[in-house]
Amino acid sequence: MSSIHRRGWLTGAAASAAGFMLTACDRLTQSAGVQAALASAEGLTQRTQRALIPRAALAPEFGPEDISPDFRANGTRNPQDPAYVALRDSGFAGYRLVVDGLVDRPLGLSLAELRALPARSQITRHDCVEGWSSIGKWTGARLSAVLQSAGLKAEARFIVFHCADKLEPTADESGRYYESIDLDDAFHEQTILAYDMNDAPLPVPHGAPVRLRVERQLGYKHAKYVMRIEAVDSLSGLGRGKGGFWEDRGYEWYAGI
Ligand SMILES: Nc1nc2c(c(=O)[nH]1)N[C@H]1C(S)=C(S)[C@@H](COP(=O)(O)O)O[C@H]1N2
Ligand SMILES: [Mo]
Repeated sequence: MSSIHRRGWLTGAAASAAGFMLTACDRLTQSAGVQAALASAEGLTQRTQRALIPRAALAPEFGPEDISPDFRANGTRNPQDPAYVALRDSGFAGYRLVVDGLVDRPLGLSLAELRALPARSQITRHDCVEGWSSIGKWTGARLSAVLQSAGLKAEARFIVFHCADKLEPTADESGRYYESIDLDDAFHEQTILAYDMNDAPLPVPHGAPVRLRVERQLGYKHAKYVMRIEAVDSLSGLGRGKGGFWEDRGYEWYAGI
């Protein structure tokens, strides 16, 4: 994409996000969770980045010629969890994306319903902390559209993504993959629930049938195999309380790039 085109886009995105950001930021800075985060070193990084780069700024986008011929798959590549295996064997016909928690209207969206929502396509670079990057094209429903149809309650501060896979094979739920983002990222222009990769249905190794793309964040925030989206006011009741599978194991919650 030309830099002129990009600049025009950025301005539009910044303008449309500005109204939302004012109220969202006020709500965010008042929340207990964010206060705690700001007190930590991680919060310092987040504040520094927020001061330097507006949260609504777009991640770089690339051209079709930049798409990686062999995009790496990482973490879970083929979930063995029985409920997922059954869904996959039926071609995901029975898949319902549950949207619940602090919302006015809990949803159970079929893939057809998800595909009918306002969508976005983007060619972006995925950066994994393990030291590799790949470029891919993603198409999906805008998370903002999903959240707007469910109606977020005023107390909602974070959006949690519950996944179909256990990355750690535990007998209880503690090994299940999950992730969470704040409302700035949830309503970001490029934050989508991707159902297509490189113009074809999302393959199983990359998170079929639906995975999160949150382009201003590192790879582990991009939850694959998303089964349920939950709006919460605090992350403390989930997993070990750090807001994600890898965060519970020492990674930073705010993985902005
Ligand atoms: N459900 C689930 N989501 C996940 C993971 C996982 O193991 N399970 N791994 C994460 C990591 S570390 C990365 S780098 C990306 C990898 O996405 P990819 O397989 O499409 O490259 O997914 C992220 N999301
Ligand atoms: Mo990663």
